[in-house]
Amino acid sequence: MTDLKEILSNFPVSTEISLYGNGHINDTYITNGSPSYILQKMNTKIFKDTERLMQNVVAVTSHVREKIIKDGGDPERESLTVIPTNDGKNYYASPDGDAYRLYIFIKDAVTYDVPENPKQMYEVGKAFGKFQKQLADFNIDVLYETIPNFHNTPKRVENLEAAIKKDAFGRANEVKKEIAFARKYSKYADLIQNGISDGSIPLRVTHNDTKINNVMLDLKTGKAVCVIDLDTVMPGSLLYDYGDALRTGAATAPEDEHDLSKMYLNMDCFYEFSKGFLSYTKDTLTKKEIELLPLSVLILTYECGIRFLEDYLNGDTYFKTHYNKQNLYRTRTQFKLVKDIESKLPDMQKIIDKILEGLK
Ligand code: ADP
Ligand code: GN1
Ligand code: MG
Repeated sequence: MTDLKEILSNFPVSTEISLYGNGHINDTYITNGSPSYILQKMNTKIFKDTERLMQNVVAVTSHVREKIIKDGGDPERESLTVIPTNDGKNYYASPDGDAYRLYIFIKDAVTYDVPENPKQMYEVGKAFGKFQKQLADFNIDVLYETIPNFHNTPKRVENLEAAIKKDAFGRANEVKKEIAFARKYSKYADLIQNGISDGSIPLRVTHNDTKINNVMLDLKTGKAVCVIDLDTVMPGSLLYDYGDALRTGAATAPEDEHDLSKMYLNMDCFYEFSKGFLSYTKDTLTKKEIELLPLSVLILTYECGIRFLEDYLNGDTYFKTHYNKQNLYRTRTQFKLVKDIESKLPDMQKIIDKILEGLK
């Protein structure tokens, strides 16, 4: 059992500490008292080079910070702030090989796993759009790729096929239906990747994990405050951020909902998010990006579904699970969402055309 007080003594903070948050990757803790801090044990199984990861985080937050100050905002509330260790490092490497970082706790703000109303999605859309814009002049070449091929969907299909072949936990038979679905819908998998390869989709600095619980909203006003969870800020396609945000932001049920009839794409949330996101990004979009906006929601949802399925087949080693078969339930909701999105593609296109027309 890790002694968190002992870990915390390496930072200029000393208080009680308790478990916090709902993420699938890192272990998050909050310190008592005011000001509060977020202590995070980074997942070193997933993030192999925490030194370079933290260099990314510091470089990105410093860049964003300058923009916020220029706009007269509060950088300690509108961006993550890394608190260095007592010896001036941007994270603490413990003797047993773990890696911890400390952030200022953003107070009077909350995150949601599923939106409470469509207007929230306007705020989330603006937050990710603004984040994208703030980093438009950031030098992409200095970013270390924390997880190579993170949103390379065809590669994710290959990984799934490898997991099916290996069937290390004897689960492939149980998930025959899901495997058949994954194979049928793999026809969509390479559309974004092809655009990147042929140059019609530019690489930009993207967040790559635009789940709605990675945006903090003000407790009182409901306005977006800060984009968090910057571990996967890497060169990528804007379509990754757009599609992945709608995967959770326009979903009508939690990721592991058991009753699939509750899971579909809420078109009001789709509209609100798109309006917010495009208000910041419309001027930079290429023709191909615009064309693929609706399909990107399907592709990113499909990708997440096959990642959950792959993890289930591999014995649940990547995503945190809290009960048996949770990754299988997550797979099913994503696949249900994919089907629903497919039936709504023409309507999604009409909504985007209308928004872009209105923003001219
Ligand atoms: P994970 O990678 O595991 O998803 P996150 O960085 O997203 O980890 O953190 C998990 C949760 O902790 C977030 O959804 C948010 O609610 C909370 N959190 C993280 N950082 C902060 C912060 N600086 N201030 C307030 N809450 C935070
Ligand atoms: C993970 O860290 P968190 O919970 O925000 C994952 C995302 C998935 C998401 C699915 C680094 O996000 O890619 O879309 O779970 N992050 C990483 O809920 O793999
Ligand atoms: Mg998170």
